[in-house]
Amino acid sequence: MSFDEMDVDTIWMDGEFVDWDDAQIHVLTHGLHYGTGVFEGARCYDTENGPAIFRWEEHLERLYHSCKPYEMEIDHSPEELTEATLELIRRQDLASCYIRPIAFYGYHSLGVSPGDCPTRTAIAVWPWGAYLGEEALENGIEVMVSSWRKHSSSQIPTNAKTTGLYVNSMLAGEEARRHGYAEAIVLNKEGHVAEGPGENVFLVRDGELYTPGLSESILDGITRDTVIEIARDLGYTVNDDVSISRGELHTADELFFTGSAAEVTPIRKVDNVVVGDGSRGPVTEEIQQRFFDVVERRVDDYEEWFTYV
Ligand code: PPE
Repeated sequence: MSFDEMDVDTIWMDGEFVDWDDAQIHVLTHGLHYGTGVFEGARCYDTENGPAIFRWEEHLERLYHSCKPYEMEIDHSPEELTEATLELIRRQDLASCYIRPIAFYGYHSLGVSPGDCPTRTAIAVWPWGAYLGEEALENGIEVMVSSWRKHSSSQIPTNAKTTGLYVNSMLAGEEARRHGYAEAIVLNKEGHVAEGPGENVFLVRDGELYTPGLSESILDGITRDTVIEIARDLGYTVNDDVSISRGELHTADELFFTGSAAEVTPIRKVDNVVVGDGSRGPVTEEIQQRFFDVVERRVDDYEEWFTYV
């Protein structure tokens, strides 16, 4: 759905609430030329106790951490960004939405060195349904292993959510879609499974869960962390520090993606090879159900994960 069709009108930019159409930047903005921005993606859910942002504190912390390798300083405190976000949701009367904070080197001079370019900061919120489609959550998606490899963490910090990183995600995702798949899985430089273009990946084998370790050049996903915790609380063994080979994707009992946008999305085929019985598997279904029960607060646990609007 395009922004034009959405009922949203306000963006927070550098300390002010501005009209949606006025949230503009100069074409010689450093971040546009060199990908020098960091961002977040979080969701506010319509919970039993009213709208609440899921794991906002962790998203904010990751935003500030992402700045570090780039020596970028956000001129606003975490409290100010929180207040701005809550106010955006209230003003636009949204029960649930996606939240996109971004900070980037702005307009002053060009050349790779950001020099005196100011750090600009903005937050937008908008309604965003199921990332890969409602049907995907139920029936799963078909993915292909991309011919593009992911940046190694020795080439670009993969644990920082940097705008520039996402050209690799775009290449992989569009390659997959050109071939008729919904999404890609990207291998790292060593040839191990890393993650999706905008998702972490989990594998189920003999009733246990496996997901690539943090040293596999992946983003330290907050949904990944959530799934690890809720799966362990359900009694599952979760192996979260492993290397996974491409072949293991094909022989897995079940596979699924996690992400703030993607939530918990089953994968039913990889490279045209049927995974398990080719539908959402029982473990995936249980974890997905639990995930939605948790984020919509149909269970009492995990209160500390919510920031109420
Ligand atoms: N890996 C990558 C590369 C990634 O971009 C995301 C989130 C994840 C893993 C999962 O992380 P987390 O959201 O903390 O569980 N991708 C964001 C951007 C998606 C987009 O299309 O834009 C997101 O899910 O918000």
